[in-house]
This record gives sequence, structure tokens and C-alpha cells, in this order.
Amino acid sequence: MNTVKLCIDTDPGIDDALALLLAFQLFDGRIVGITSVAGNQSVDKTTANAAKLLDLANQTIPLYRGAEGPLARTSIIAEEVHGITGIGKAVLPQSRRTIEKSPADEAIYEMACEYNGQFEIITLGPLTNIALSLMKHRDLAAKIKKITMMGGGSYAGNVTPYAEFNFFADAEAADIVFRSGIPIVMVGLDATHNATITKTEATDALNEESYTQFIALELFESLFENHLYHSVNTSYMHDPLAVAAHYDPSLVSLSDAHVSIVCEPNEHYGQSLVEFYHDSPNAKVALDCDLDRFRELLFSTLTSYHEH
Ligand SMILES: [Ca+2]
Repeated sequence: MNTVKLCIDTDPGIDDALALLLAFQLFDGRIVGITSVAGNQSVDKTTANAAKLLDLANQTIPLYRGAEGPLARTSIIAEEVHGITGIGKAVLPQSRRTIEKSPADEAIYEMACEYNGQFEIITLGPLTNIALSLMKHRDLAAKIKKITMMGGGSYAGNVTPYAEFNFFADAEAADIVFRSGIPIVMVGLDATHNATITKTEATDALNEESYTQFIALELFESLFENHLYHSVNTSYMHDPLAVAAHYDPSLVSLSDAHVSIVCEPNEHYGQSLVEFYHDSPNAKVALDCDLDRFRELLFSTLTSYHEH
């Protein structure tokens, strides 16, 4: 049995919300912290959304509030994709959960010390919290077994022709993480653009009589209705694929590569430069996904929420 502990760093975010519902089931008992970060929405809203999702799934995992904005650049959020609340048209009750006192970057260090070497992180948003923690604690990198991140891409971007949102939102942070020496699995657009779910698949699979499955369907529909995200009635599963790939790396095809991040303030800002033939690879980059097995894992997990 896998006993490695896990932190999920996230900016919910519609697809983060689906990814968290997936993760709570797949990593039951192993998640020791959720850390929020500004990205898809402000950190106030992403923290509030993470709290609501923890309530929805009946989870007692500690929640830590993270960075309000990127290390160096000015903040961007993705309200046009994720809506005013950050989770589309899904409406969840306000949470009365207490947010932990430690800021996310301190909490990440504390968790890494407690579970030294047996601690992994899944990142679903900009890498600000991880970078802040690495900047403050020189011994942190050696304590983290692996980071699986949703971010980047080898051939294209989604907010600019070159850059993917999470890296574009804080390229300086991504640069620090890729230089840290932590083993990284980068689940970027090469793989997530092949991880598509259609409206028919979601409505056929999910049972609205379960409240959690009803909310999951609302989240899917928020994505399907958003033309910016993909096309009508189909959507990419960016963050859920990263969670799934952390659970079962055989769901993605991984290639060793050296990844560097463009931080110069030009049109390539936030681009991940992925070199596959390099003497010192610093990441495994997902280039494709096994779509049938991913869909099976996603829906079999979401439909395991049975409460009414
Ligand atoms: Ca996200």
C-alpha cells in the first residue's frame, strides 16, 4: 500500500474542482494538506472554493491559504473562463471551515519536514507557493519525492501562442521549481489536449440523484458552455488528468526532457522550452494520454460519490 503523503496546491477553478473530487477518492487518507493559490480567480475565492469542495466531499484535510499573486509579474486571473465565483455555475454553500494559520508556503515546508522524503505535491495552478517555499528553505527540495504539475506544453500555449496559463500566470515561480532538482512530472497541453470529455459522456455517466455527482455535472456543463475552453459540448480535462497521472503514471506517456521557462518580458513569456535530447533532464513530460482508461478512472471515481 502506498503510504506517501500528498499536498494538493490548487486554484479552483472549474477543472480544479473536478480534479479535487477525483483526488479525494483516489488518495483517500494520503492527502495531508490543500494549499490555495491565486490563478483562475483571486486567492480569496480559490480558498473559499477549496473549502466548499472539502465540505462537499466530507473531508477534514487542513486547508492553507496561499499567495495572493505571482512573484514578479502583475496578477492575471481567468474570470472569463471560470466565472465570477471561480467554479462556473456550480453553487455550493459557504463553508464555515477554519482556514489554518500557517500560510501555504510555510505549510508546504512543515509537511515536507514531517514526511521527509515521503511527501509529494500535485500542483493544479501557478507555482507561486512552491517557489516561495523553495526560496525560503534551501533544504526543501531534497525532502520532496515528486511534483506532478498541470502546466506548460512542448508545442503550444493556451493564453498566448507560446504559453500555458499556469506558467504564464507566474513564469518566475515555474522557473524556480524547474531549477530546484525536485523530480517533476509535467502534465501539460500535449497530454491534456487529448484528454477530452463530451457532454454525452458526462451526462450518461453521472447520476444527478447524488448531490456530489449533480455538482460534478454542473462543473462539466460550465466547461462545455465555455467556448473559450474548447468547443461547445466538449472540454479538456487539464487538472483532472494531472491528478490521474499522479495516481497512475501509466495513463500518460512520459518522456525525459529538460524544461526551462522563458521569463524575459517578451511575447514568449511563460513558455516552457522542452528539450527531449538533453544531457541533464529535469522532468518527465507527458506527451499523450490513454483517453479510454482516463475516462474510465474519472467516471468510475466520480460515480463512487453516493450520498443524496
Ligand atoms: Ca487550476
